[in-house]
Amino acid sequence: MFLPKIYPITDTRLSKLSHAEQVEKLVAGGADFLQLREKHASPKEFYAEAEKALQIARKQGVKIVINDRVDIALALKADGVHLGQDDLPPEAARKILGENAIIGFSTHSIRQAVEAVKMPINYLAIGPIFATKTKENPDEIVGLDGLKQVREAIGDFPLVAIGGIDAANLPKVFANGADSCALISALVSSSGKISQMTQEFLNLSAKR
Ligand code: 3NM
Repeated sequence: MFLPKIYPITDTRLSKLSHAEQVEKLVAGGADFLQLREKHASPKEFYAEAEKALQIARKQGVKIVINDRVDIALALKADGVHLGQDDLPPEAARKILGENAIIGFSTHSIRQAVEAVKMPINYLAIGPIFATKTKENPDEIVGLDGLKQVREAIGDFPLVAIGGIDAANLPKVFANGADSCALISALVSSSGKISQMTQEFLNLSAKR
């Protein structure tokens, strides 16, 4: 399984830090696979920021996936891309980025998850598992039961759970079938504590 148990995602508004600053702190806390997510900056700004973040990550042997932007992932030779239901289809991203790119795909229902495993992707994400304030217009909550049903429907396909995951509910998320938990607010909402929180979540997940 190439997926780490803890999959941090950056957020400049919540953290009040640049992507590069967040990556530095997340990596210091032990993260080795993360996603840069930018919903507000211009492509030009995101490109420049992602370039700096990738430089830091490469020095440390850490993998970085770019949210939504296949063009930025290609231009910067990032490790891959994470796509939503309304982004470029995974088939097209695979043609552009090649066989070795990591392609992740967001799903929000059992039906979407079952469709996703037929696509040329390396993992799928299901969410939101719980209520979240981090995503604008989130889909309907999937819940732990929904997560379990997705796991049953997709067999051993790599599965990331996302949305409202915290230290209290993390054990249940793993118990209901997630290979990995993607976290935003739980890790980056307190800028001074990002490394410490990352370490704590890695310790917590190692017990699962
Ligand atoms: N995608 P937090 S939920 C980015 O349902 C994102 O696909 C979701 O942030 C989905 O860990 C979500 O702070 C937000 O809840 C995750």
